[in-house]
Amino acid sequence: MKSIIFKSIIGGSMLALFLLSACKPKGMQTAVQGDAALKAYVAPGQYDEFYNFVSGGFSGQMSVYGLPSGRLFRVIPVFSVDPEKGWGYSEETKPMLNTSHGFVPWDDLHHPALSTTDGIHDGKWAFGNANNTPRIARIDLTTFRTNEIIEIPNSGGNHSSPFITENTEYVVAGTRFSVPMDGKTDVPIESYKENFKGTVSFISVNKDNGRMNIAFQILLPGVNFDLARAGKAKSHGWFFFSCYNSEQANTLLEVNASQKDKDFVMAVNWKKAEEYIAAGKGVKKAVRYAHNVFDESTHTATSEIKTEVLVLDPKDLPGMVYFMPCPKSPHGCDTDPTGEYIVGSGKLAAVIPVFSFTKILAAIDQKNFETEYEGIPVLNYDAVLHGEVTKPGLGPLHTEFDDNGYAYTSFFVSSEIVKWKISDLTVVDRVPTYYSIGHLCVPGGPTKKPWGKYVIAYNKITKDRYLPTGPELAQSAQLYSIEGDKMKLLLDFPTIGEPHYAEAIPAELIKPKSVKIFKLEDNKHPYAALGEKQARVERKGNEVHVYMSSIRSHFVPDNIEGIRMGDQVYFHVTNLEQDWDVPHGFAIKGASNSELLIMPGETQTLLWKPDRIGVFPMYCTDFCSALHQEMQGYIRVSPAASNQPLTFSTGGKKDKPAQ
Ligand SMILES: [Cu+2]
Repeated sequence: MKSIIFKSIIGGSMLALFLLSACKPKGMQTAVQGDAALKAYVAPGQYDEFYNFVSGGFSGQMSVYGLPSGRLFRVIPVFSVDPEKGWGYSEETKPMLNTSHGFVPWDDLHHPALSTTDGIHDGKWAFGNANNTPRIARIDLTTFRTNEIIEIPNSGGNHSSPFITENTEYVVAGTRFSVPMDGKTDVPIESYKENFKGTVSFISVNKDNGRMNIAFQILLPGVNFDLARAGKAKSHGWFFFSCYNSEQANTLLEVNASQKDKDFVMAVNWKKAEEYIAAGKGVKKAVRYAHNVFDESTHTATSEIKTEVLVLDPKDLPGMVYFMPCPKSPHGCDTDPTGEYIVGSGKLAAVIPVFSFTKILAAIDQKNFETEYEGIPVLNYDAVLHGEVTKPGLGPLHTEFDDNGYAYTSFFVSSEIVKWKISDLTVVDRVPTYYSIGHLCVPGGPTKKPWGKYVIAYNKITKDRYLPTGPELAQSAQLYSIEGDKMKLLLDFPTIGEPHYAEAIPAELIKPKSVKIFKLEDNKHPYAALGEKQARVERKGNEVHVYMSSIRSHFVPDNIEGIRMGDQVYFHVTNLEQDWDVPHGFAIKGASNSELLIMPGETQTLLWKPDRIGVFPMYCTDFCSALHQEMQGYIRVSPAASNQPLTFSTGGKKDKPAQ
């Protein structure tokens, strides 16, 4: 009965959609078939099959959606402050956004990358890049929180990142903007060709705790690095980067970086780089960058400024770096699940070149070089080519793979996904996207084991798809089934910021490991109140430390007097709950930062500098019980010269003098 009602509702709405779309211009039809909604439907109480980690682009965050439903589960704060979670506002999280430029509360996150073991998603960590002030973040997938951020020196517009090797040995970060370095910073911009250099950075990842460290950088000609993929299986030990602006222009790149028919895909033998480092061939250079780590036992981040980085120069270290010509202004650079094929996607190219790793090794062996580029050998294009996909579409950007030998390439200009066969390079299917697709994602698509099932388009423009919301519309993702011979559109869903790129992973690889509470007995926060009896207020000069506890439905203490103008008041709030999904919030009237959001068993700190004399309410911001609204208190602020004693109390308890 239920399913009959459901089907008739779906049938009715489909009919309405077809009627509505009938008079729209070509290209705006929904193009879905009758069973599409059922295939994307996840019934209430049912779980989705995949987690989809989607970049928030210019929001600086990463968001987590369910697939196939498209339901938004979480926005993970990464590079931007987030008042919803107090990220970047609490004293414990502020150090996470520290950089060599100081506190930078925003960035532009483009590419999520999920950790792999033996080239297969392992569900441990997600990495994300900050384009603007170059940084790489690591998110722990047990807590869905950012646990580490490392700044990248000698870099600008950190676009070509984070891409990871087969066992997450390294995360790489390539610079989009080449920059002057080595202290030669104040140079004329028109001296680009002589003074500007590129770098790619290899960041090691500790396989047990995920801790990152910039292992080395490779010094490169002043081009723009765009994307990258690690080799895998037979090409493990190599990394491939796309680059444009081999013209080395510094103005009007839309014209001046489109002069040459071919730019490059760069192949880096990182095992060779490791050999050179072991042989002492790296040079330590003076730099400044921040390394920020969140400690889950103290619930607190620390930030350290580091001052040197190991640099390798391929001009002096042969056999480590090669260029391959790639038409034209390449964006995507993707390796197939076997590791044999490297797909370049020239956004101005009429073909998709597919390189063969076997042929690359042979060409290197035979020194089959066309030329060299600033001391780096350029391999002969025809010698390394597996072949070209001809007439694929307009504006190829990015390719991912399924588990049946097919590739899926996004086409920005012709707004479509094109499916082609890797072995014979024939196009077998194409579907329109609405509109202007950038990256796409197949669950497991960048790994050795694509999970297949869906391809998701991440689009830049949404006009005509949703109810209008003024001049700006939500950006959008679209879910297509790839289970049959023909791709089928199943669902549109709006996204946060720019859904630049995404990865998807089976829910079963993450869900069983999800943290539900932080155990109070493991709470090593120096200002924790691990029970109501430990709650207290202490003055140290003009600093007042409130050791506060919260549990449904009250704070201890909830009345505080004797705060004076000029005091800096630290509210260290410990959430005593040991129950899943019961955070408490904490906010004070007039506070110039944000709320706190404190997970069960956790301690977080709000710094408040009262700006006037009076009595100020504070309350819990996260609905926690029937008496949530009663979860409140008062703080009295007296003049600086007042001798009002510092006292605190809760309920009928008599005021205790503070220590
Ligand atoms: Cu509450």
